[in-house]
This record gives sequence, C-alpha cells and structure tokens, in this order.
Amino acid sequence: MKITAARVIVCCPGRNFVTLKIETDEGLTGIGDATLNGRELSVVSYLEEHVIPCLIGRDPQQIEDIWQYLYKGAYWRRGPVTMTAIAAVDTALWDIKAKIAGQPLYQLLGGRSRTGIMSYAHATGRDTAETVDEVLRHKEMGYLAIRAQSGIPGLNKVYGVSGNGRMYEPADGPLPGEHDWSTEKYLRHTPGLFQAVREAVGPDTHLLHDAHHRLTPIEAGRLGKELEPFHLFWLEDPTPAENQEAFKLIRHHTTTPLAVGEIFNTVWDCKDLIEQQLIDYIRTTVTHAGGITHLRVIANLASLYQVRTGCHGATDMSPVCMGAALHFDTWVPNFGIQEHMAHSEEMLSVFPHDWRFEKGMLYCGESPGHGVDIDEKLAAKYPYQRAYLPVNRLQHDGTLWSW
Ligand code: EZ4
Ligand code: CO
Repeated sequence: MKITAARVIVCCPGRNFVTLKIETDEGLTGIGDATLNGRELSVVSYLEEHVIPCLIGRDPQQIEDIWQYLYKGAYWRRGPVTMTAIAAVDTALWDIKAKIAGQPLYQLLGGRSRTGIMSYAHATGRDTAETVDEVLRHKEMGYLAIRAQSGIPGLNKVYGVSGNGRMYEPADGPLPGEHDWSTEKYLRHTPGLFQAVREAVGPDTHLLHDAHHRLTPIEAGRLGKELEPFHLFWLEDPTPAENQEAFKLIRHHTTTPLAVGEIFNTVWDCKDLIEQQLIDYIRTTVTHAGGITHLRVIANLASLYQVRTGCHGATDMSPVCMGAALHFDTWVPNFGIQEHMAHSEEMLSVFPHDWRFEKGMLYCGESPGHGVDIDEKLAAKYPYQRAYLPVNRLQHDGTLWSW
C-alpha cells in the first residue's frame, strides 16, 4: 500500500480548524487534526512545504518509521508547530491502519479498558452566583466532574469567562485582545468561589479549576492549600512549567492534586514532573503532542508513577482530535478524565463522527478507524479567518503576564 496524496483543509465553522487528509492507492483515506490555536497557518505551511512531499509513495502502515522519520529526520526537534504537524500525520495513519484492520482504533491499541469516558464540563459565570448556577446546570446534565471558573471583582476580562452568555471562545481577531490581571484579586476571590460551589453541589461531584499559568510557585502553593477543604479533583496549570523543578515548591505546600501539560508537545516537557511525582494528571493531547504514537509514550511513562491522563479537550482542537482521544482514553490503562468543552452544532456538522456524549460520559464509536470524517464541501463554505488568543497584562502597571 502506498500514500498517493495528502491535503490540508482549513475551515472556520465558528473557529478555525486545520485537517490533514491522507489518501492511498487502495482508496482508503485517513484524517488527522492539525489545529494550533492562533498559529494555524504555520502548521499548514509546515505540512504542505516540508512534510507532505516526504509522505508520497511511503507505506502508510509503517506508522512508527514515518513518525521517527518526521521527528529525527527533521534535525530540528520538538516544538508546537513540528509536533502538531507530526500528530496530524500520525492520527491519519492510525485511522488508515484501523480501517485496513476493519476495527475501531482502540482495538489496535490493546482493546477496551473501560465502559465509557468520564468527562468534565466547563462551568463559567461572571460572578460566584452565576458560576454556582452553571455548575448545578451541568450536574443536571449528568456530568460527574465540572470545572469552575468565574469573573473576578475588579478585573475586566478573565480567562474562561464568556462576555455575554455565549460559548466561551478565547480566540478573537484580527489582532490579540488584551486582558488585565491581578494575582492579589484572584487569590482573594477563588477560595470563596469554591466554598460556595462545593456547598451548592454537594460532596460527590468532582470539581476542577484552571489557574492558566498565572501564579508563581509559592502563590500556587497558597491557593492549593486554601482549596484543600473543598477537595478538588485537580488544580490545573498552577504555574508555567518550562521549569519543571518549580512544581517541587508547590508540592511541598499542598495536597491539592495538580494537572499540567496542555501546551506540552513531547515527553521531554514532562519527564521530570512525572518521574519526581510532582503532578497527578498529565494533560497532553493527541493533536499537540505528536499523535497517538507519542501520547502513548507519555502515558506509559506516567503509568510507572501513578500519574493519570487528563487529555486537553477544548474547542480549539477539532472533533477529529476528540474522536482519536476517545479511542486512546478507551484503551489507556492509567486514564484519569477527558476534558469536554462541547463544539457547536455548526462545527460538528463539518466533521461527521460516531463518538457521542451521554449523561456526562463520552463514548467512542465502533466503526473502523477513529470514526471521524470531514465534509469537504461544507468545510469549503467556511473560509479561514485570522484569530489570535488574547494577551494578559498586570492591571496596575501593564507588565505583560502569562495569559
Ligand atoms: O486556553 O485551549 O483547559 N483548557 C484551556 C483552554 C486553553 C485553550 C487555548 O487555545 O486552558 O481553554
Ligand atoms: Co487549561
């Protein structure tokens, strides 16, 4: 079998998605998600100019060799653009291999380890009362786990909170928006938010929170400690993780479980965090961490240290990523949870899929491959629109901060 063509499809059904489609001489095709929020066309160019010419004529069944060829063969290793491009190829090749076998992808990974995939929803409100209502609404929908974020008194725009009750979508354009930030205001507000949420929702629902890289390690230690009475499932991205050692300081101060990794792209980004047991959940995804092939390496390392998976599942990864992730989650022995920030109907219509959501759980389908396709005619009706993630500045003096 040979790869005869590969194409990149860019569309914007409410937000931008980049999809790689690989075709073979036997008529089987596979697709992979290559969406890198706010930097989409850099991956398109990487694929079209540098990757696709190397794929033509290769045997699509040699997934591992092609992965190594694209990773080691580029000489320039790692990085979000490279690893997203490799991920798209890898996902499409696993899709093809599973179609050749006539099996759903999870069967090729080792088979089913669980009946369904526990997912967590995003509950966000402009203030504590609104967030509590949103948490209760998601509990009603059947979610066993809910992430709570709220507006902060005295701050104008805050991560995770939609302005006007619309779906939260951070990417806007045509230039980056600006948010303001005050760690002091955030730390003053957040423990009270979780006291109110826990009181309203009761002891059974798992609660999560995303600090989105805004705290220093010692501030994160303080927040984790103050949240301990409310028994969080996890505190996410408490501090930027370029310095993996930083998590030691947080760990010394709190038993609140820690999750990190949505912006990681290889196992090297989390090797020390995992081996030193500085985190509890690793959030790397299929799309941004080198595909199924590399996510499996990360999960296997994590399994040695009782670190569980918690795949990033925001709407800036396409329904193709979700399909592949659900097959991975169905197999991976050290599964923790799957993020589920539901796509709009418009987005879903471009990507016919057999995965489904039911009462807080997600289920991959049983059709051969990863079960997601792209309706190219419909996709063509939604042309690319440049959009950026916002930037963040300290409120009192405008210093640029982590968003
Ligand atoms: O801000 O995916 O946990 N989820 C997140 C996301 C990220 C976006 C950035 O593209 O932090 O909402
Ligand atoms: Co996050």
